Amino acid sequence: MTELILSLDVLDRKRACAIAESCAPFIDAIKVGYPLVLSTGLTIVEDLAGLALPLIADFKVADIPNTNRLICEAVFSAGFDAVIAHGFVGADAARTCVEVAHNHSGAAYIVAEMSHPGATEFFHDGVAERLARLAVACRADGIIAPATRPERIGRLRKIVGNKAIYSPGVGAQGGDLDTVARLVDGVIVGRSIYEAEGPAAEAERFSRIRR
Ligand code: 3DU
Repeated sequence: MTELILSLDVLDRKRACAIAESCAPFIDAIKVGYPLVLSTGLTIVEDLAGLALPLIADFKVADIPNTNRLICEAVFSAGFDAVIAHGFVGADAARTCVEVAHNHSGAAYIVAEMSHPGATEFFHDGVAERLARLAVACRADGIIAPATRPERIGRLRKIVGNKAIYSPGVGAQGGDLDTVARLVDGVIVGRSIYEAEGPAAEAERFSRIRR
């Protein structure tokens, strides 16, 4: 079974909540990032809490260890269940995110490779592999890997073993749902669901990967 994670990059609180509520039966978690939190504030977490779905803070945390700690403390105090952090800042900084997450019984995922075309500029030539190894060394719960490059997911899987791989880039960015679903633990989908005429119907269609 592969999880379906809704990326709720919607700027309006009411619309975000309505979409989340209608999609809830078909998804396993909701990913919230800067677009929504900067629009509504952290109180959006309280609005979504009633759905009883894990909430993932996609803040791609990338600072010095102390600042990472302060950010992650705020994330988990707000009610999030997981955080996404960058690994290129080094093991000490990434490990801080993992430790704060685990202290709150939460999870932390490290970005190994991003999905957009420009990601190849810096994430290739062995960098993603190093970031995946760093995620393992830091005891992260998993990595983020690109649905737009399934062959890369295969290589990163060899490094992280049975740690979770969550993968954005399906649909709007060109990744193929069924190809990627076979390789990862969770597929992250945003625009293909929330911009659809019927987000719930689209989420239900995507939810075939959960069977
Ligand atoms: O392309 P979509 O609309 O399905 O949204 C994908 C989401 O995942 C979006 O929030 C984006 O910021 C995030 N993401 C990536 O797309 C690629 C990454 O490597 C990491 C996060």
